[in-house]
Formats: sequence, C-alpha cells, structure tokens
Amino acid sequence: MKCRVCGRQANIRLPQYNRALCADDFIAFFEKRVATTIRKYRLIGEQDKTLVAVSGGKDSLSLWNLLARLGFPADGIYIDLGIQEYSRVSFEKTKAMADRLQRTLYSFSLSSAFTKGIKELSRIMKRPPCSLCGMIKRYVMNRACTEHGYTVLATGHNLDDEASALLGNLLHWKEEYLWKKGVALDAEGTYLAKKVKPLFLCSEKEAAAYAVMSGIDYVYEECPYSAGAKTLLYKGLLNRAEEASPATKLMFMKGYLRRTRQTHSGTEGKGPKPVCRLCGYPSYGEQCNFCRLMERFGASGTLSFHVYAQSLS
Ligand code: Q46
Ligand code: ZN
Repeated sequence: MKCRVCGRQANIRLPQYNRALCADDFIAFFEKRVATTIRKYRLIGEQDKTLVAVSGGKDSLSLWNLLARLGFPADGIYIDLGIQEYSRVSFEKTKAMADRLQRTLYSFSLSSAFTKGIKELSRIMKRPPCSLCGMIKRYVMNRACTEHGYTVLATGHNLDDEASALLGNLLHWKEEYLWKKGVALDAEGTYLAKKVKPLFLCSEKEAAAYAVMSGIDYVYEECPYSAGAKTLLYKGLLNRAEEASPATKLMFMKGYLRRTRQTHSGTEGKGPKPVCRLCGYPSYGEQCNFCRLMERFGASGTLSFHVYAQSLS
C-alpha cells in the first residue's frame, strides 16, 4: 500500500476518501481538513481568543496541538473529576501538552470545590454521573471563558460522537435536541461564549492516528463512566454501515449540517433568557443547577481556577 501523495509506504488507509497516506502526508491532510472546517463554518476568527476543553484524551489533545499549528494558538481548561488514577493520569498528559505548546492551562477540581469527586456527588445528588458531569463542565467551561476574556470555547467532539448522538436522537425522535447538534453555537450576550467543534467531520480513528503520528501522549483508558450501552450500540451500527459503504458517517453529518443551515437558522429561542439570581448566568429556574450544587456543599459563589505553571522546555 503506497502513499497517494509521495509514493512511500503508507501508514493509514482512508477508504472514506479513497486513499492511503504516509504519516507526514496524513498529518498535512488532517490539518488541512480541520482548517477548511474552521474557515467554512467560521468557527474561529483572527480576533478570537480561544480556550480548548482538554480531557487528556486523543481528541482534545490533538485539537489543542493542531489549533496551534494552524495559527490559532489556544489556552486549555481541564476539569478534574476526582476519579483517582484516571484523573491523575489525564491531568499529567494535559500538562505535558501545555508544556509542549507553552500555553496556559486552567484547571478546576471538583474535590477542591465540593470536597467530593464525581462519583460521590452523583450518589448524593441522585443524578447519573454523566448528567451531573455534563452540567458542571458546561457551566465551568463557559464561566472560564467569560471570566478570562475568551471568545470561543473549542471542544474535541468528533464525527463518531456526533453521528451516534444524532442517530440516537433520530431513532427516539428527540425533536427538542434534533437540530441542536451543529458545528458551532453562537455566543449569546456576554454570558454564553461561542462553542465550536473543529473535529466535527473527523472520525475517531483519524483523531487517534493524528495523535499517534504527531507524538502526542494521550490517556488510552476511557472515563469509567463513558459511553453508555446505547452510544456503543449506535457507534457499532454506524461502523458496520461505514465498512460496507465508506463515507457513510461523513455523508450523514454533512447532510445534517446542510439541512440545519437551510431550515434551522439558529434564531429559534433567541431573546432574553431568565438568569440565576445568584450568579447571573442563564438558568431555567430562579437558581441555576450549578449554584444549587455550590450551596448544597457549602462552596462559595466564586469559582477558583488553578493555573498550571508550565515547565520551560
Ligand atoms: S467525563 Fe463526565 Fe464523560 Fe466521564 S463522567 Fe460521563 S460525561 S463519561 S465525556
Ligand atoms: Zn447560578
């Protein structure tokens, strides 16, 4: 198998693009595709100040690295969920990337803020770990952006994540979520930062290959609460469809993006939103879920972020 660009031995087969590539040409190909997504969907502009949500996994570390290479240097934010060894190793890998890029890394620790990790919090609050974790991450990351002057929050969601979530929403006709899975979510006022997913059209396999070929050391284990049975089922179904007919996932999500742009301009539901009486951030009730959690555990209303001091290489 030869590289389609240089003719040397290929390192990766990409049937969805009908080509095989060597490591160098794959890195160039992958970065070019992400750059095209950023430009086409106007994810990040020259004036933007970007914060990347980093978990220590292949997707977010690849994203952080490639944004720097594409000329969009970004800082990172890591949320320490207090899952013992998993959180410790993930944070180490994230700090190593901050060192490599010489960028600021903020972190927020659940154990410091609430004296408990996600497992205990979930038990006490009687809420599934992932639902609680999602709420905390959305809130903390958004606040990190608005309090530290970042205009864009970039996350490492990839094609497989997005396609499986969309398939799940379609199979169960969850119409309230169906058209909310775009590649970007615009900022709202000064309280909600713009959110973007530059890897939206890149598969899990491509993100892992990019990380390995770029010498990025990422955490191989998944979060112990990751991927419920249904997500795995949908990813498996889509992978079978992909094997039989390459580019199925890409066509599925490209078609989705075309339709959201044509029929759902993203203006629905805009307008003033109720805000939390304690923190002033958007909330469905008088008090937002995050402030309720803070109150429940006697935490103060200010969020303290730890800033990692990089070691100079
Ligand atoms: S980190 Fe959090 Fe995920 Fe772990 S607890 Fe669930 S939501 S699985 S992306
Ligand atoms: Zn609040």
